[in-house]
Amino acid sequence: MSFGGNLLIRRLEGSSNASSLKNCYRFSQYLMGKRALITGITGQDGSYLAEHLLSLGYEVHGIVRRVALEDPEGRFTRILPILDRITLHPASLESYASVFHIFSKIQFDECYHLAAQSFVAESFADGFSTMNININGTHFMLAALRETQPECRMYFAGSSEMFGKVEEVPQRETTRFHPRSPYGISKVAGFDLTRNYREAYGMFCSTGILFNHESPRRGHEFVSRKISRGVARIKLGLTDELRLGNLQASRDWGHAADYVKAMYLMLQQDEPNDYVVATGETHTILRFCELAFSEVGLDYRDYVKEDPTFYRPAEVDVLIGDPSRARVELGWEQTYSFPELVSEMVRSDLAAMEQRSKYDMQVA
Ligand code: NAP
Ligand code: F7E
Repeated sequence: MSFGGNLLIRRLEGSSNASSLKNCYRFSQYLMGKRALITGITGQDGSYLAEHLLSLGYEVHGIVRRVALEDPEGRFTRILPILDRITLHPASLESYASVFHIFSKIQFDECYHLAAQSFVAESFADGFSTMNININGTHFMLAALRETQPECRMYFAGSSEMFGKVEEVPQRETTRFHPRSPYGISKVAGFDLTRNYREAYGMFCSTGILFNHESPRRGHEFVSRKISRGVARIKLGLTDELRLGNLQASRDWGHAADYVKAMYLMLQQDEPNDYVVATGETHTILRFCELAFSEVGLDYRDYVKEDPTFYRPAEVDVLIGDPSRARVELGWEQTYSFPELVSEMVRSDLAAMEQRSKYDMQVA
């Protein structure tokens, strides 16, 4: 059915009459069930969320950068299996006009705003572009929604990085923010913007304060994936060391497939609110290494080297969340344990690399 919807949308996009287009969308929406827009659909969370919403019968749309459309094999790796079931719109988070253009054409029930410069270390290297994308991008989304369809529900991807130098353990929705990076600061601004649109204009806007969540789809630069790929490379004899930064930092790590379900649940409530999503457990980077290496029968002490090159100018030492509100009000539960998460990531990277080396040997 959503494929039919996509065909309809493509046909209507040629039309110049915006209001008849909007009415047609409303009619197709009535026939087809809910329609959602995801920014950041090519990222880790966006891909899992798109799959989850499709499984619930949603018509799923995504915003992507125009350059990504020119390189689908390279830029759409996480959404390749669902490409024929979603509709993608080129837009830039740096341009209000491009975001407004989409909202003025298509009516959505729910909007999940996930796009961001999400790598904390990069935010120290280029704080200006992180602020620009993360703060202005969020403001553009909120302003365009208010202007065109204030009844559309919006989710904002907040982060445990907002707690930074933590003022309370564990961190909950009422814990004061003390961000420690340009990224954390940009997320606090996004959180305040989201709450302000809720309070000032009565819009249904909720923020998920999500603690670290990983998966085999995690970006390579994040420590969990750097470790799982490093372990696979060492196991296959491609390298003999893994250089990491602060090994004593501690994170509350969950699985992305579990966390996107909390995003969805937040937008199904009677009232908008903000929710911490976490496991309530914290583990050091060293413990992640220990489990990851032992998954393939190796001892991390033989391979891991601490390298100050990867230290950050200001570190968030320990994060541990209290997800009680999400559990009670949303009925949200995690399904993956920490050892299961680590094991899945290592096994996935090892299998992919083994397959690639077999292919290379056949080609050679
Ligand atoms: P991710 O894998 O890094 O994905 C980020 C997405 O944002 C990608 O689709 C990327 O598109 C898009 N994007 C980045 N800059 C953009 C720009 N200038 N214009 C348009 N799109 C842009 O991040 P994630 O792990 O899925 O996280 C999703 C959201 O949750 C982010 O806002 C992140 O800050 C937040 N968050 C993540 C975690 C976590 O542990 N994963 C925890 C708390 C909060 P391209 O593919 O074109 O680069
Ligand atoms: O670092 C330490 C590093 O880059 C985790 C993003 O999704 O979660 C993520 O941010 C910890 C830090 O994630 C290396 O110093 C040690 O203490 O995997 P990370 P992050 O900074 O926690 C939050 C919730 C978000 O919202 C963000 O978008 O690991 N660490 N050695 C290292 N980190 C990296 N990247 N590389 C290392 O070699």
